[in-house]
Amino acid sequence: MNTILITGATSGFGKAIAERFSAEGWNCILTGRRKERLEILAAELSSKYNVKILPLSFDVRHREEVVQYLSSLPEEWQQIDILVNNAGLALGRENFNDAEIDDWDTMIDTNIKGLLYVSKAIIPHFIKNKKGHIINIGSTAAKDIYPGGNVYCATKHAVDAISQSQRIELLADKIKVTAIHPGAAETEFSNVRFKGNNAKADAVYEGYEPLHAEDIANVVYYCSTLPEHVCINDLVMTCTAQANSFYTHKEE
Ligand code: NDP
Ligand code: 8X3
Repeated sequence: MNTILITGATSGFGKAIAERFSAEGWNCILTGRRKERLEILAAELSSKYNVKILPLSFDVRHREEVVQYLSSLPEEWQQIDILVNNAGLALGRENFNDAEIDDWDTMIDTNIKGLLYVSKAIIPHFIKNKKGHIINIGSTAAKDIYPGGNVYCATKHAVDAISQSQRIELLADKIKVTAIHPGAAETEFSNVRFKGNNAKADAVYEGYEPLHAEDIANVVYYCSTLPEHVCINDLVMTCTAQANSFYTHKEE
């Protein structure tokens, strides 16, 4: 049976990816800070799809926690086939001068350092198993910079750069590295970004049909199930109404 590790599985893309892979019979290691949500999801998926789910509740920003949870995985969970580095967030959409430095720290610590810590803990298993696939969730913000996107865009550009370097440096170990860069998708992302201002969050998705978390899950599944000699390296996906970070066609 195959095993996938998904960070940020309590909501949005991570949760949908967990559902998609469980439905296909994959065992899942699911992570996130919200322990109760994680445990409810684990119980639901294991009973619905008859797969094993290991919920691990920790904060990817805390290096010691990442090491504690991922470096001492039970033997039966050490054969991981795929790591999805998905946990991440945006905080605020103010111009550089008005943005909160604490928000910058949180985004850098989560989106960049968290991804690095988790990768560093899992890659040795891939090297030992002579097989593995890292899927990093970037963003269209990894490709363009938009006003008010400053540090969020910088963190996603970093995800793009890290994905490229992982791909080069893990080539000899036969480890696939795929970066998936979605455009606007309606999840809890904007509720988090606008700090609970749900009207502002909802307005982001008015006038067009954005991506749904399941769309990203389907693409992750597609990239994961290609023949061994095929790797999607870099994939930008948006809803049909969106061209890039700047152009979205909204109906009145
Ligand atoms: P959600 O807010 O719905 O989900 C984010 C997930 O990340 C949650 O499960 C959350 O879990 C987890 N997470 C956040 N911070 C931490 C942390 N410090 N430690 C552990 N887990 C954490 O957003 P999305 O599903 O939309 O976002 C998933 C990824 O996709 C992010 O990297 C985001 O930047 C990216 N993305 C989102 C797009 C969108 O428009 N929605 C578009 C392009 C990329 P918990 O709070 O329980 O810890
Ligand atoms: C999330 C999409 O457009 O808010 O990464 O940057 S966007």
